[in-house]
Amino acid sequence: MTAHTQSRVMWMRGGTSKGGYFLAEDLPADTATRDAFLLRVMGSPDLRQIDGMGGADPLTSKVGVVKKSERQGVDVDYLFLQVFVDQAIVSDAQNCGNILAGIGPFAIERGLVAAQDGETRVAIFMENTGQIAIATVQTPGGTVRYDGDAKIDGVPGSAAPIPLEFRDTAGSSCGALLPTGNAFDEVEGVRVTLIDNGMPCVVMKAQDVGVTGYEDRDTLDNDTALKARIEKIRLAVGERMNLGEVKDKSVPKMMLVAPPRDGGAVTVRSFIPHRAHASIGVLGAVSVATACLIEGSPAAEVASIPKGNRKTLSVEHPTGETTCVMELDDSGTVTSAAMLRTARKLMDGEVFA
Ligand code: NQM
Repeated sequence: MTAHTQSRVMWMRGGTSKGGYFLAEDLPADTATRDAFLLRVMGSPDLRQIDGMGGADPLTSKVGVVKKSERQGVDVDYLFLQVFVDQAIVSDAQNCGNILAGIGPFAIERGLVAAQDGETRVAIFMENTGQIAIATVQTPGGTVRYDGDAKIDGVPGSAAPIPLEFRDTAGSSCGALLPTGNAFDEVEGVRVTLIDNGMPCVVMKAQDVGVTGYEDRDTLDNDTALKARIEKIRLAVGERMNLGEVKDKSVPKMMLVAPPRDGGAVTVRSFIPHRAHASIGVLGAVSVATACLIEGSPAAEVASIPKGNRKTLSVEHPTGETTCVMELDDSGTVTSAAMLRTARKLMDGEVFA
């Protein structure tokens, strides 16, 4: 294996995450060489990632790999890679809806998609899970605009809106929305919903694992007994969720739900899976919101759900809320989900390993 030592990259904030955006052609084609390079770029494995670009947090140790798509009706293909902070692992076993928010602007900036005057819709094939997302990017005069009035909790200030729309995300990694076919299963004495509407998640009531669901990130991160308890559940459900052995995977995510406190639909504290999330993942939020709509699930017991086939569900999290707009058919099945994100270009240049 010949070491790869430098690549063109754009560093961007995508939603509430941050990472390196690469063209596929700028990275080694060989996976082992690519992963060794990305570990060096981020400075992993090291809790502080002191010798790399990573921010010592799974939310800032992320990579998007983009290429022009050959698929009908699709503009670009996007592969998400999670670079573990403290282990020498680069995983494609999950998708990321936050990094996704930067894919449209990046694809336009790199000339893979022609910008329209006004706004540009970018159809993105998400390689990790095989579904399509549509991102709408502000492009006045044919140039990507990053500044604007849209605010998302977990990010200071405001930026140009980038609405994301998802369809057909059910069973993205697990093969079915409910891989066991059940509204809940009992695992290690806790009632949990095993669900995948874009992100494999294990959804349980916070009170069933001894917390309120209103704790802040640090309190949860320091609760080693809680972490050990939910990790035991996580390791027990990998096979049942069709994910295989999940010890070295960043899925499923562990979602602790409680009744809403600020007029929303539900409160969530998520583990991704070994650190508490500062807010909530995009597809993670879609999957939890979907669990709230499943009769008989623990989440449905604590959620406050509006009527109608088009539901605006505010998912409360440690730093605010994330609103999911869910469309349901007459049988109550979720057919699409949409969410508002923003992104910002931080630097464009060469990164060295
Ligand atoms: O669920 C973090 C994030 C994510 C994932 C994680 C995400 C999603 O906030 O779509 O965005 O769950 O590892 O970036």
